[in-house]
Formats: sequence, C-alpha cells, structure tokens
Amino acid sequence: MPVKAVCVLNGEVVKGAVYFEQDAPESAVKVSGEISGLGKGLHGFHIHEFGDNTNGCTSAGPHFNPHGKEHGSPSDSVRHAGDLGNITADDNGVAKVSIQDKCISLQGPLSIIGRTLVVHADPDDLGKGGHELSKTTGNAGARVACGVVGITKAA
Ligand SMILES: [Cu+2]
Ligand SMILES: [Zn+2]
Repeated sequence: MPVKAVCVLNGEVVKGAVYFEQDAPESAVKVSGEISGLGKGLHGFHIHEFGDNTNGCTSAGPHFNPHGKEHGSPSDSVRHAGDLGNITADDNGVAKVSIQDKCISLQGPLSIIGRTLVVHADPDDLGKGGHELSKTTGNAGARVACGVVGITKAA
C-alpha cells in the first residue's frame, strides 16, 4: 500500500517542505522538495531519532540508528538508517531535494513517521572526515532547521 508523508521545515531563516513517498513496504522511499534560506553548498540532511522539538531541533536526539551502526554515506552498507547524506544549495540558497533511499521506510520498524528531519549548517563528511564527530554525526554542525515527519493523504 502506498504511504505518503510530509515534513515542514521551519528554522529561523531556513524553510521548506519535504515530501516522502513509498509504494510498498519494501520499496525505496522517494524524498523530494525544496528548502530555502541556506548558505551555498552542501548541508547534512538526516532523520534524527525522536519526533521531539520541545527544545528546538536539539531534542530530536541523535541520528535514527535502529541497527546500531556507525555514521556513513547513503550508499554505504555501514550507515545510520537516517543518513540521507547532503543536499546542495545553489547561489540563491535554495536546495532541490531528490533522493531515493532504501534504508528508511514509511511503515514497520524502520518507519521515520514521527521522527525529525534535520538540515545542518555544514556539510556531512559522510563518516570520512577524520574528525572526532565523523563517525557519529558527520561533523555537520548546527541544526538550522527541522520538522517532524507526518502522515499525509496517500492519494
Ligand atoms: Cu543531522
Ligand atoms: Zn548518521
């Protein structure tokens, strides 16, 4: 059964809406949308564990990591389920998101519904930066916008 979800990102300057779509429980999740107010270049883009924004994006906790793995790139086998890599903002600070990912789901134990999507100030080094944070967060810096992923009308 197809499932659709949406996340409204509402940071101080960074805003956007990101849509999630999955045709069947084992299908890749299509992630699309547009985010504005960013600095030009790469920005870490992750699903964090908790759908809790009581203390802003901080309360979203660490990366969604149900398999207890190290941080990595979306194409690595060793990665957090929530590791969606980077988005790229253009000269106008706008990033168009177009991702397909097989580690997240919109249903079952790997579901990201009720968790938080976070956009970071800095690039995610995908676990390879050699920084002390590379293997946990990709050293992606501050959380400039976040929002909880919620179910939306499927058809
Ligand atoms: Cu993050
Ligand atoms: Zn991660």
